[in-house]
Amino acid sequence: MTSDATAKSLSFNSARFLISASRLEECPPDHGAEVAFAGRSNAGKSSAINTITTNGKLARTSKTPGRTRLINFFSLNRENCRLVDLPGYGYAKVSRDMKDDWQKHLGHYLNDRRCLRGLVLVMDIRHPLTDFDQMMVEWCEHNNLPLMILCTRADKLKFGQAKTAMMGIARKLEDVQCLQHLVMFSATAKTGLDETKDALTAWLEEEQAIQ
Ligand SMILES: Nc1nc2c(ncn2[C@@H]2O[C@H](COP(=O)(O)OP(=O)(O)OP(=O)(O)O)[C@@H](O)[C@H]2O)c(=O)[nH]1
Ligand SMILES: [Mg+2]
Repeated sequence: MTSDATAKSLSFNSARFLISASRLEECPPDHGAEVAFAGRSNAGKSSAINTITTNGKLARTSKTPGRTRLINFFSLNRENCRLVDLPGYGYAKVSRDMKDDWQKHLGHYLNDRRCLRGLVLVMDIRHPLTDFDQMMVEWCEHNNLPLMILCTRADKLKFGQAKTAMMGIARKLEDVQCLQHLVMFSATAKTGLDETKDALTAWLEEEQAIQ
């Protein structure tokens, strides 16, 4: 571990909005370590980031799907450590051109971003593993990128139902090698928060240690 890494412990409360990018060239320099949050539109990506950072106003959330149209970067209290809120995929109510444009930029980010250390896939525990989710899982598997899945809105189910849903999801993913964490999550009830933060810290610090 570098002296810088030992000097300051990583704090998610320290997160600050850094920049919004609509294309790869606008992203911050590709140095350090980033973890990106992906998922279908309205899945709860921005809400998860706000809960993790204990800052309800950090990433904009909305009841209207498609709120996050840009790649939003948040800096942490460690140089070149960032959380990234990706635009939701599968949002139907935009023009075909705009949709193609997003998916192209999202694709560029995912394929080209060298500092990407892991992907957090956010999905509704009641509607898990959509075609898009499965595509993301396969993409991580193909690219050997560590994956964490947050099964969010667990507060919408009784605990027993949520447990059963988690077991079903785990069964479907049992052959996925890149899946490091499968977490029952709720942004409102803060379910799974500690496990999520521990996993993010490990991913972000691991890379700092290598540099
Ligand atoms: N009950 C409950 N509601 C949630 C939870 N997470 C998100 N929501 C709600 O779901 C809606 C969408 O959440 P967002 O965080 O904006 O979703 P997003 O994935 O960022 O959406 P886009 O930016 O449009 O892709 C908001 O009304 C949130 O308040 C959760 O864990 N529990
Ligand atoms: Mg959002």
